[in-house]
Amino acid sequence: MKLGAAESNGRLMDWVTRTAAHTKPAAIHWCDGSEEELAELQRKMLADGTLIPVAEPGSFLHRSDPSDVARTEHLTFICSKEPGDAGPTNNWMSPEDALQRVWPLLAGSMAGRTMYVVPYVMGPIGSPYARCGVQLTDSPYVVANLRTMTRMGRPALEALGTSGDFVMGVHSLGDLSPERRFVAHFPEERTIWSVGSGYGGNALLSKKCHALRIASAQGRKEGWLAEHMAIIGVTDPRGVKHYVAAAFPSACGKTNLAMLVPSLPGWSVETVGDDICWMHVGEDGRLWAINPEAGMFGVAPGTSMRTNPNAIRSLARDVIYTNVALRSDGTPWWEGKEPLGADESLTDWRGQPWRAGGGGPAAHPNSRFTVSLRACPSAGSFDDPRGVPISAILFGGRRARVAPLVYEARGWRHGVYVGATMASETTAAATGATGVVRNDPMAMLPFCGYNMADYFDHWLTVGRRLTSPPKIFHVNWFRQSEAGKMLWPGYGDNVRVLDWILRRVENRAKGRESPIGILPAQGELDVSGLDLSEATQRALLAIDHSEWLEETLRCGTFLDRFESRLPHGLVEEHGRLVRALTNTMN
Ligand code: SAT
Ligand code: MN
Repeated sequence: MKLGAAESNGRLMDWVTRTAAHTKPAAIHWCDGSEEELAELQRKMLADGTLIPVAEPGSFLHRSDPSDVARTEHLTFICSKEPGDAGPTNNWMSPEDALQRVWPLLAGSMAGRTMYVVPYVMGPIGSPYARCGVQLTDSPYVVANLRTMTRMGRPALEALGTSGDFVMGVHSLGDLSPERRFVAHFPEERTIWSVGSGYGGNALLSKKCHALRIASAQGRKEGWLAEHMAIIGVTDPRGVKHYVAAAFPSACGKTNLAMLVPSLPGWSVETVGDDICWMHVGEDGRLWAINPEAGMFGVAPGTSMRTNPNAIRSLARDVIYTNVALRSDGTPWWEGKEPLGADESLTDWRGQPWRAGGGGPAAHPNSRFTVSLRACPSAGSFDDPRGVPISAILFGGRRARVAPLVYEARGWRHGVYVGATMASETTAAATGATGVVRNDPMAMLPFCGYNMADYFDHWLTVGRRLTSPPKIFHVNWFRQSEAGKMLWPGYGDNVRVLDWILRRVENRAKGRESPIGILPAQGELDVSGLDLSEATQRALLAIDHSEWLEETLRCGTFLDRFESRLPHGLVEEHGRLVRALTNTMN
């Protein structure tokens, strides 16, 4: 394509030339984002088997290497000059070591392949909050995904112009070997090097690498927040609308919340974003949020007309599926989508014949769909350059025990403590054991590009600038009975919790005080029409003080890892909670 002003963008041109000299691609292609370009990419990928046709218009399946199906957190590094700037929860590598260990893996890594230059904008084009990036990649699958996930191509190159202010990402599939796989971030240079993986957050550098790790560090310098949050607009039966941002770890229901179809009459939910949220302090003293992305990279398993009808409707056409199964009629399938015919045989995510009961799932548990937000029937406001004002922030995890369905923090500082001490059971979104409870502050544990103690401090600082701060809540849709049964129906019924939250925001619900925060008072949660016994309702909101004390002391051990860098305000909140629990042991 014609490069226009970018031709005289020295930083961009130098870097593309230098990277090509090192990675030695057979050709360089500047992506314009056009339909023709996409059709050509698809044609090539169909020819070499990177894409497999799916019997739905414009949709394809990609099967990734079976050793490359999730983010690899142990191979993800923050390469700040000082180890203390990466902090105890990140893997740190010095920039010099990265130059010796990672850069050589890129030498000649694109030989025989095309290097695609993908300019992209994170956020609505023209928004003061939007930021530019350019990814160099030898994976056409990554290009096709970026085309859906970001505003990429010609408009992005025009937005960038001659500015040197953009995030530089180099990505190469290399030989896909886990031994030679690294995702290295240089927050000080706003640069990313990723080699050896073609999967999701390891390879679509705009997403976790740029919009969270690099952006979180940039946001700290510039006074804003880059968060792992869905953004929704919730309208109640009176027609009053509030925007809510919700941080849950990967594969814990952000996409389902983002597209929630309320079970209560008169309510509606609009989807602004399902994964990432950038928040700025507005001139009005409120917190304003944009979704930097333009598409969704959602978890397929468990997505059905019952659990998330808007997601299913979004998938009618133009979808890139990754690691799902195929039915014999060529349509995609995953666990929980729809029942199979008796004795029906499928092709599993590896391309092998599969039969029900035949061991292992047909779709990989972390299989995904990539689709434009525009395809989502509930999408709204995601293109508004001003963003949306946030009334409530939700922190939440997947907790079988301990955490009640919902509680409210007493104010911003306590809310930051609640976010900093949240924990969740691990999921298939990252390699490693699943179902293990780990602390995952603000759902950012794998995604914070700097020392998390400084990140908590940044949250406290942002809070001091807000004259109308959002209220902060903790939610847990996943609490179970002793017998292991889910206590809460979840999905569309989560609107009942949003109802209480928004009544608290508007001071229309009294709530009741407890050592951990404010809980719904008796009868305040609308459970009309639900088959929930009194005992179940009590169990959902129960707090066992000795169990909580144990949990709090465990969180204390986690916070101790930050040593003297931990903000004093959080130390105070922690002490206050321990005292409150000890004094009221039930
Ligand atoms: O693989 S991704 O990081 O893009 C998805 C996720 O883990 O949240
Ligand atoms: Mn995510």
